Amino acid sequence: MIVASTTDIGVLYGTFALLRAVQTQRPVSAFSMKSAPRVRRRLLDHWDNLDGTVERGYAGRSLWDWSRLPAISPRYRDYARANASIGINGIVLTNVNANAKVLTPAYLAKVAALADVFRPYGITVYLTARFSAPIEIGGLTTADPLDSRVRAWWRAKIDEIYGYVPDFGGFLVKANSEGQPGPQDYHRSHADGANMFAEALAPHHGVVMWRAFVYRSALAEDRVRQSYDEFAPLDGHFRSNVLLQTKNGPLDFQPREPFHPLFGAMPKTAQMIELQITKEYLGEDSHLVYLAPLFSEVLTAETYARGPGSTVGRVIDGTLQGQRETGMAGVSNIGSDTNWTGSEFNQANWYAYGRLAWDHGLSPDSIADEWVRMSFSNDSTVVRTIVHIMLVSREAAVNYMTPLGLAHLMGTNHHYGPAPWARVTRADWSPVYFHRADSAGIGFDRTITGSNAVAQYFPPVRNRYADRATVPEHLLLWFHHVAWTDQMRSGRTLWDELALHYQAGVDTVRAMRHAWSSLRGKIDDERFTETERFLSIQEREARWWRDAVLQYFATFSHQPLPIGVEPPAHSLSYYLALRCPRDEHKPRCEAIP
Ligand code: GCW
Repeated sequence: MIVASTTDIGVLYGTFALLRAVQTQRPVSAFSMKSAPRVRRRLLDHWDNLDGTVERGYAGRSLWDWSRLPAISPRYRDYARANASIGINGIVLTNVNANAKVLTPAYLAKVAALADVFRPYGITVYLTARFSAPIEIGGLTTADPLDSRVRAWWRAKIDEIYGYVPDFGGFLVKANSEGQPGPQDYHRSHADGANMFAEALAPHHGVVMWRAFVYRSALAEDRVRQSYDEFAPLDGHFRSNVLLQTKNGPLDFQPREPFHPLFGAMPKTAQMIELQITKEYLGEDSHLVYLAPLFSEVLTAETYARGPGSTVGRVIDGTLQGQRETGMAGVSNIGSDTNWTGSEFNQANWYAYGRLAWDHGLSPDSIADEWVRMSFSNDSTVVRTIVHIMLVSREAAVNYMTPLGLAHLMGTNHHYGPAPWARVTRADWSPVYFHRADSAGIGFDRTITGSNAVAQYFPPVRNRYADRATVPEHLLLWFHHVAWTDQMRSGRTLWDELALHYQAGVDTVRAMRHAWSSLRGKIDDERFTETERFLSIQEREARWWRDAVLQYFATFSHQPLPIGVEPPAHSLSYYLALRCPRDEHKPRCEAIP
């Protein structure tokens, strides 16, 4: 058996591939494989705060114990090894809602200690840069990116960081988004901001990953248009060591969104995709939702930027438009919990992300098969049963949360549980802003008669989405406002179709639960019982979603439930009363029977 590579780290990856073959019981005697990653920077983005909390983290506290660092916990090494085993080679340690303190010497010494642990595993450390850091920790009165003192401050700061971490990867920046400071505070463009960092990082071979997740007040406009409108005109204005980091869809990590129209629309810009591994809108820790189908759906989506074959994956890996800097980012779901991710099945999403970052063409079922064999058993019944549960789980969640192209019906702060009735001061955080239900129908008109966001896609995609006759039904209400009684392809009315999707979501979770129960005794009790408990929560909450959403929409549609949909267990006022307290980080609306 020979494991060979042109680099040390390649040998490590090769060894992990061999171990994977052994663990999944592939015939090792005939084993021969050759593999290279399709994107260069395969990153995990932690949204970890210096106070130990994790934004949208559901697996305990932050893994980084800043108060004890530079003392090293053995978990850091285990974490690095796990990441290396799936090809991840970069970690952004801190939240994009950034704290400038991480750039001070006391913290840089801690960052350096982590970098030393990660280095042998081929993992580079990156940090988030708070745009206003020159004011907050630098004593300047401005953070204007064209001000020479500001530029000098960042240059010196970056040189200082490289003194601590010689192979530092660079910065990830969230600017002028959701209250974060940025270049527009000084009437400068995103390119001005990004290029300031890029210029200072270039001598050290560092990069800046600049997030495209921006939106202004949405009172008049369509929030999903804004990132494209802001960034597409800047194509060609970014330095070569800037990567524009764009979320998979134009809204915000929903159970389903169309792909982001910026992919393919900026041929002169290196573009990374940002996927969310932590399940902010997908049931957080307790719902079993395997995300590879979601990730793969966007990576294989056809942008038509250069005709057929112009998939998002090929935009990202640089083969479509010739970018040399390439990368993918996954928002981490890892915390201090013993099982790392809050639930056993959330580990599968970490695994799947790494595998797809290595090769975006891998299939969700082959990744699930590998993961189940390595995590549970090679017994064929166990493998078949668990892989099946995983593969149906994402569509189940779409069905019981936001079917047919609906989006953002979740509770307004915590994003957990249904709240289609909710309005908050910031209009574009309100479910009512997104679903637009009225007595005539439901859905957001993004065609020429509405916001025309559909025009941001390349022509064949644009036309397909814009036309009621050709838009895929799973994106229907994303692009169209449709009458409750309009006929769907099935021949049913929209109302009936919607109700049956919600019911299908509940039915699928029931079937998942039933399938899981057949594994008793075939896997260890601890993980069997934990998953059984979570699936019972998931089934209960799928019903909660179905009942609350359908009852609320029935107040507009005045339609009865179709045959096959179970009548809601409670009145609408009951569900309204369950609204989770807005300021509670992670509600558990336990009142549901
Ligand atoms: O929608 C939002 C999340 C925020 C997150 C933001 C972002 C880090 O709810 O928690 O902030 O996306 O991606 O910047």
